[in-house]
Amino acid sequence: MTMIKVQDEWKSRAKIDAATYEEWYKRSMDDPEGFWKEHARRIDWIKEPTRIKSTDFTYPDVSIRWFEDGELNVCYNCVDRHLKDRGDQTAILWEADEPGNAQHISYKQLHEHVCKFANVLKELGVKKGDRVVIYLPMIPQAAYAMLACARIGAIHSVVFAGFSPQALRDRVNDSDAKLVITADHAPRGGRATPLKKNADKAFDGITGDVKCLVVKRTGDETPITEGRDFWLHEMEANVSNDCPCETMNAEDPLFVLYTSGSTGKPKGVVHTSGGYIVYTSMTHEYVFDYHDGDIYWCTADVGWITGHSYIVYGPLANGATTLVFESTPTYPDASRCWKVCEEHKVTQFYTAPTAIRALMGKGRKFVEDHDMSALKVLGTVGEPINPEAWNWYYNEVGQGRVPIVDTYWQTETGGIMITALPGATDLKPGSATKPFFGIRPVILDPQSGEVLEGNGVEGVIAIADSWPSQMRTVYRDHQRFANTYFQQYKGYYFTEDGARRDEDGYIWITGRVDDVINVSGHRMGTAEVESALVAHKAVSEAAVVGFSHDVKGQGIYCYVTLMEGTEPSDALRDELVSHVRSEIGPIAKPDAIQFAPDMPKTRSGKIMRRVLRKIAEDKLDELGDTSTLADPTVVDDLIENRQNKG
Ligand code: 6R9
Repeated sequence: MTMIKVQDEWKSRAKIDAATYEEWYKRSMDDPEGFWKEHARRIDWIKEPTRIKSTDFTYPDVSIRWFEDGELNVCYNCVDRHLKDRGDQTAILWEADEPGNAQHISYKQLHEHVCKFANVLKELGVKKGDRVVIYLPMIPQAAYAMLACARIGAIHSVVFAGFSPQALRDRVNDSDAKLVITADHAPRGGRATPLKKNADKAFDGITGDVKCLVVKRTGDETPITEGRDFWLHEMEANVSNDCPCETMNAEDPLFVLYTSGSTGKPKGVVHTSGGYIVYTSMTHEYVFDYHDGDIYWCTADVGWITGHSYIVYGPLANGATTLVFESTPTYPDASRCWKVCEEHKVTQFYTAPTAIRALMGKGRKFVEDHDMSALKVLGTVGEPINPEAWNWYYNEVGQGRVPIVDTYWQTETGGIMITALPGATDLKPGSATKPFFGIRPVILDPQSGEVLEGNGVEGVIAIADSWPSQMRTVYRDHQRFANTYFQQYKGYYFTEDGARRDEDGYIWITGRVDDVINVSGHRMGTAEVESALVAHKAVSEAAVVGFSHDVKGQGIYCYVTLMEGTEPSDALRDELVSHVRSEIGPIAKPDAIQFAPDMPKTRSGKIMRRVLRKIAEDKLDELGDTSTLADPTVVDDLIENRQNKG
C-alpha cells in the first residue's frame, strides 16, 4: 500500500509535527482533564470553567457535560473578540452564484450585521432558549442569523434550503420554533428556487404562532402575509447596531440539527456551547493548519453539520477568513472551484468525495491552467474516498505538493474525530488515518461487542470516552439518544460505521452498517424514503436500499408493492419519483423504482434487505441463503424485473 510521507515543506509550515502529535495525543488520553482545561483557554470565557469533564456512557443513564461551571458567549468568541486586532480583516468572503460578484465582509462589518440581526430577533419576540429555524441559501445572512441567535441565547435549527416544505414543517413543529428565517429566492447554478413560496407551503401545516423573517436576496416578486411575515431590511432600518451578548452557561444548547438515522423520524441532534466551540475551533486550526492571513474554503452547505462547524463556528472563532460559496462546483462549468481558488488565493480547500468524483469525471482540462499555488491543504469529508478520487485530488488539484486530510466525523460528533494532520501524519489514499486529540476509537467485533485489540483488525467503530463537542441529547428525547448510541455496545458511543485498523494502525472507514445510505455525502435513512413512498395512495409497501454509484457514492433503489387493483406503469413510476422529491427534497430522488408484487420476507414477516441490496447491486451470485424466506420464489421475480439505474 502506498504511503505518502509528510513533505519537508508541510512539516516546516505546520503547527503540529509528528512528535507533538504523539505527545499531545498521549497527554489527552492520560490526563483528559488537564489537557482540556489547558486547551479550553483558546476561548474567551466570561467565567473560566473549573469543572472540566463530567461524562458517563453507562446505559441507560448516559450523561455528558463539559466545562459545566464555565460561562461564555459563542458569538462574542466568533466576532467581538476579533475587533481589536483584525476589525478590518475579511471575516466572510462571499462568492455569489454568478461569478465575479464576490463580497468581502470584515469583522467590523460582521459585528454590525450580527448586532442588528440580533436586535431584529428581539423585536420579533425571540428570547433566550427560544428556537429559531433558519431556512436560507448560502448567503452571508445565514451566518449572521446563526451568530445572532448565539448572541442572544436563542437555539437555532438550520434546515437545508434543498429540503421540501414538508421536511421544513416537520422540523418547525418538532422544535416548537417561534420564528422561521428564509429568503425570497435562492439562486444556485443559474436557477432560482422560490424559497419563500416553499416556506409558505410549510406554514400551511405549522401549528402554533410562528413568524417569518424574510431576507431579500434577488428582489423578485414574493408573496408576503401581513402580520406574520417581516422583511429583514425593513426591520434592520429601525434597530440599533449595538446588542450586548447574553451570558451563557457552557452547557446551554447552541443549536439543534436534524439528521437521519436508521429508524423513525430524523433526530434533533443537540450541541451545546462551551465544548462545541473549544473543539471545533481547535480542530479547525490544527487539521487545516490554519495560519493568520490564510483564506479558508469549505464547500459544504450551512444546512449540514460541516457548514456549522467548519464554515461558521470553527473558522470564525479562530478569526479566520471563511469563504461562503452560493453556487455549485459545475456552474457555469467544471472549472468554477479552481477559478475561485485562483482568484481568492485560497489556502485550504475542503470538499466531499462526490464533488471530487464529479469533477474528475469532467476531465483534467478544467483543472489545468489555474494558478492554485496558494493552496496548502486539501480536505475531504462525508463518505469514504476511493483511492482513484484521492489520487486525482492529490495529483491534479494539489499537483502532488499539498497534503490531503480525510476527515471522519458525524453530525453527532460535532467535530472531526479521525484525520491526518498536515505536518504530522504520513498519508495513505483512502484512509482517514489517526484519531484527533482526545478521541479514543475502538474497533469492536460486531457480534460479540468485544474490543479487537492490536492492528490488522476489522469490525465496527465506537468511541470509548467522551470529547467536548459530542452531542448531548436528542432534542426532547434523551431516551432515544441513549438507545440509539449507547445501548448496543455497553460503555461505548457507537458510530454505526464499519472500520478496520490496518497493520500500521491506520483507520479505514468502510461505511454505514445500519440502514442509512450516503447519497452525495448526504445522510439519508432508507426508512424516510420508505415512509414517503407508502404515504402515496397507490403504494402498499416499500423497501429502499442503496447501491454503489460512480459519482454519488450511493444511489437510491426502491422496491414498491402497489395497492390491490393498481396497475404498474411508467407514468406511475415517474409520479412516485416526483412524490418522493416533493416529500423530502431533490437529494432523495430515487434512481430506480421496481414494482415488486411481493417482498422477500422471512417467516416472521421481516423484509430480507440483504437480498434486496444484492439484487439492486446486480450481485446475483452473492444472494446467500434464501431458504429461510417464507416464499423463496419471490426472489426470481425480483431478479427478472430488475430496473435500469439511470
Ligand atoms: C460530517 C458528516 C456522517 C457519516 C458517517 C460516515 C460518513 C463522514 C467520512 C465518512 C468515511 C470520511 N463519513 N466522513 N466516511 N470517511 N472521511 O458527514 O456528517 O452528515 O452526519 O454523516 O458520513 O458514514 O457516519 P453526517
